[in-house]
Amino acid sequence: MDSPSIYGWWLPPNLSAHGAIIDQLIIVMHVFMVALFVGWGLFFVYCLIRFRQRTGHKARHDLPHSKVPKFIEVAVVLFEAAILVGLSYPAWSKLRTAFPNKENATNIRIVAQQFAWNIQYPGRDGVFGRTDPKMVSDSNPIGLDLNDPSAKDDITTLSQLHFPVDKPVLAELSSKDVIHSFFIPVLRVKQDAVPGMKIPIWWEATKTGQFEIACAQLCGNGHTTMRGFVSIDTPEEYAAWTAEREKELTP
Ligand SMILES: [Cu+2]
Repeated sequence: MDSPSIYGWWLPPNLSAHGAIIDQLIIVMHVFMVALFVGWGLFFVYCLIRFRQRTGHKARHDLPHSKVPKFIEVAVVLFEAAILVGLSYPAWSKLRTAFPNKENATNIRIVAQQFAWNIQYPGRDGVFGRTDPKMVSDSNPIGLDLNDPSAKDDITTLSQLHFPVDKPVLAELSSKDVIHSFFIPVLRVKQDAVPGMKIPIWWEATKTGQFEIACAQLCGNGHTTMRGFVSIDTPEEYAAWTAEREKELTP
């Protein structure tokens, strides 16, 4: 799939195992809001005409209140509560509490900066190397401590995110400078990256392809250029890509 052509007037294609509940929530909320907007708009126009000023017409304040608006208000509140309890909470709990097991997931660290995404993989030992802000330089943007044995096999990339399809990805998101927002539309993943915080996120892709990461939080002059590249690989492609990156590591 070529990325520019997949974004039409409706939601982008959903390639995420959890995307259906997000899409359902978005659609229900929008249909509900349109219904409210049109309904109250029509009621407003009705009132403007029905109670307009006319000669010989006097305002009366002694009529009993109609029960209809009260009934609509209660119905709206109940419907909102139903969306919250029936759709929002289950989606939120799935995404924020039901994290995949570390052992069964592709583990990644993502460090945002103005205006790029630094990606770190733990390498063959499965352990992320130590990072130290004092070691940050142009050639070492995340400050990886190469004296740490577990850092030697770590793969780091600039804005190139690879992971295999049909396997959960567990990512730890942080930022070096200001607040950014990590956004992969086709995966229905969006999370702020906040300096000083390590925020876990996860997803599972259901199809392969090349897509983009966008920054969804205005973060400075280069915000619009803060894009990254996502490659959802077959397990074989991912193994081949990892092997290529391992060759580039300094022995
Ligand atoms: Cu940004």
